[in-house]
Formats: sequence, structure tokens, C-alpha cells
Amino acid sequence: MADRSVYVNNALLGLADHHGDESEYSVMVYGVGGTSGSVDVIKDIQDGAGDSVMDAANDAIRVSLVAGGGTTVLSSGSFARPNDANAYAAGDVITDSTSAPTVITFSGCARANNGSGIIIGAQCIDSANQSTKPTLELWLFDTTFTPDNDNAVFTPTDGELATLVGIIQFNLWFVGDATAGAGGNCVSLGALTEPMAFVTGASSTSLFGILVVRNAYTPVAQEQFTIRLRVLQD
Ligand SMILES: [Ca+2]
Ligand SMILES: [Ca+2]
Repeated sequence: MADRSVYVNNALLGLADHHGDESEYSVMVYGVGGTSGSVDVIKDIQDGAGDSVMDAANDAIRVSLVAGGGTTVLSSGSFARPNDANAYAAGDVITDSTSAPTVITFSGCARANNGSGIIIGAQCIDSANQSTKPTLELWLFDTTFTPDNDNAVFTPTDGELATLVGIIQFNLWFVGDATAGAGGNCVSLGALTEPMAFVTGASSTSLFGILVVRNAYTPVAQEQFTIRLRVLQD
């Protein structure tokens, strides 16, 4: 077989037949922008130094193509808490409703359904600047769930915890606008003990979260929380 090249999902895939007898091939992938794709390749595959990268036990290897362009994304999730200023107790959740709360959805964490990546950082933006800041935990799951009502105790089920990706703490706050209360704002940089690997669901690119407060915190009405995840996509 002579050398071949083909476009696969906007990536140019080249197959070079080294000896003209199909005994050895090199694979070249050129990203030209756009989305990603994959291809099954038979025969040998070599790296830039001419060494085989194939598993000797197999005669085929699945090669993932990553097209040109960045692989780092920011995924944001945001909500406003209810229109009251009821104080939270340690162990409560902060959600968007006292009767029909919704999870925080971080869409596009993976580049494709059932995709993977690594969270390397996060920040939480709080639309208020209360004198006592909240000590928060973002619990992140790869599967959506039914959240507790705002200001109720956090009660994840065993099954929900089995889908946990990780927990990010927000306990060190930086004041933005120093105006007290709703007129101000502040930001916390998330504390990760280690990079957080994840795989999204079979038909989803999203991760799902909920905020748990670990101190007695007095909020302002309709206080808005925005969380930005810094994700390296595979
Ligand atoms: Ca409560
Ligand atoms: Ca504000």
C-alpha cells in the first residue's frame, strides 16, 4: 500500500508505508482545528524516534486524535440563593430554592459525551461581602442527583456518593468590592489536594455540584454564587 492520508474530524491523518511492503507504518496526525476524532490503525505505529508504540500482544491500537486548538476550558456554574436572609448552620446546603432546588451544572467539562479530563483549579465568586465569610465545600459528581432544599442539612445518599468526583474547599476569601453586604463581593480560590480526574456520563459532557456550608453563615437575599472550574480536557 502506498502512503495514505485522510481527514478525520478535521484532523489530517497520514499513514506512511516505510518499506513499501506494508511491514512497517508510521502514523502522523496534524491538527487543523475543530473537533476531535479517533481511528483504529492496523500495523505498527512508531513515535518520532522510530520506536514502536504498539502493544506487542495486539495487532491493533486505538489512537485518539486531538485536533489543533486549546484543550483547557473554563466551565462555570452559577445560581442565586432564595430571597431571604435566613442564617445557615454548619452542614447545611446553599441552593437556589427552599422547595424545588436544582443542582449546579458545569457543562462542557468533557469535549464529548463520556469524555474525561482533569480539574486543576476552581474559584468561587460571591456577589456579597458579609463580614463573616462562608466556609464552603463544592461537592462534585459525574451524575446528576436530587439536591437538598436550601438551608436544609446535606443528606447525600450512598448511591450518590458512589458518583462523587471530588470535593473542593472554599475557605480563604479575597474581598473585591469592599462595600459591606450585598453591595460588595468577594472571591475564594479553591483548595484542591490533588488534580481531580473525572469521566462524564454516557450521554453527557457535564459535572454536577452542590455547595455545603461548614460554618454559621448569614447570607444576603438572592446572593449569587458563581463557580468556575479550570479543566484540562483529554
Ligand atoms: Ca438550616
Ligand atoms: Ca454585590
